[in-house]
Amino acid sequence: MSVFSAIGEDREIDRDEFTPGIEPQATWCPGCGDFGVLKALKQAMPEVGRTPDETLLVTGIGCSGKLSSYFESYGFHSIHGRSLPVARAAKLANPGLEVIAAGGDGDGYGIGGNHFMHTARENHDMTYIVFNNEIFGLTKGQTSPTSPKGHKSKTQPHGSAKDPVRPMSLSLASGSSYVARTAAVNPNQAKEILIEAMEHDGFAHVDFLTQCPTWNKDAKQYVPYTDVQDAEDFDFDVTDRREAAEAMYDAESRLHEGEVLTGRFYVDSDRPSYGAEKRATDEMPADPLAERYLSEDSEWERSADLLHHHR
Ligand SMILES: Cc1ncc(C[n+]2csc(CCOP(=O)(O)OP(=O)(O)O)c2C)c(N)n1
Ligand code: SF4
Ligand SMILES: [Mg+2]
Repeated sequence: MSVFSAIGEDREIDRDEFTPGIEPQATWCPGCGDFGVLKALKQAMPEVGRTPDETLLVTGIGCSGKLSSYFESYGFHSIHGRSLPVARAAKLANPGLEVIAAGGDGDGYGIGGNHFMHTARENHDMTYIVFNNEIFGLTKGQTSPTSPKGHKSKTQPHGSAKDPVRPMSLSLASGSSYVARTAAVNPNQAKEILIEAMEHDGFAHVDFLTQCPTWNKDAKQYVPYTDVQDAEDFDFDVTDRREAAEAMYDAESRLHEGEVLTGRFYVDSDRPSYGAEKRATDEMPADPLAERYLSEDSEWERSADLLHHHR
């Protein structure tokens, strides 16, 4: 039986399957928003219909990066800012996998910003969750790319002089085909957004507002949110690029004025993913490359064998 036979299994899935058998004690601080991401993700999985065996969670480095330790699935705790290249390779080698990449605002919008831009542009089919707590949590509260202007920290004691990154606007301009914002204080919406993002065929980016009570008590992540899909004065078409861009810009500006707007901001269901494009032009086989690699019958040359030839 193939190691890939779990994919496509048709049975009831329970959220508890995503809790590791020997449950590690989460080292997140009490009240940390990261617990909300874990909970929403566990609740979303059964509705997406994926088992732990069909799922890969790749994380970066940070408090957020620990997510893969507390979630039962295939996991890869990668290096700082590099979750996306790992996730892309895995998805291309084994397209049947549900691939989720996750990391912090420093990880994804700072050191990994280049990978974010190009993974979005290429529309790789995966879900990318960015825990946005507007600081570097793990390394004790330094200013991050999403810290608001004037934010004081140990690295910017007189207040940050920089304008923050606009994550959703950057995402849209780079080419993401699904862009949403949700918040850990809003677990029901978060679950729905994660389901949509996983079911979306293409690069789905979720800017997930997470509170850090230890290093960023002043952040707006605690403020009650407004859902843009329900807000009366916020009427726009999520499939229209220009309208989405305007709505995002507005939401990003209002965040630091104390108003938290969440929901889906952009959805393009027509654009084929990178993998689909490659398969359509016969540049990639329909069967998983990873399966060939593990097969003893495959005549595919392994790079390690090539290395021996050239010695
Ligand atoms: C190449 C590299 N540079 C710096 C670090 C140190 N470092 C670890 S986590 C981190 C930032 C974490 O912030 P963020 O990505 O926002 O995650 P959070 O802890 O807030 O969830 C930094 C700078 C590292 N591990 N590797
Ligand atoms: S330092 Fe902040 S982000 Fe990290 S676990 Fe504690 S509360 Fe969460
Ligand atoms: Mg952070």
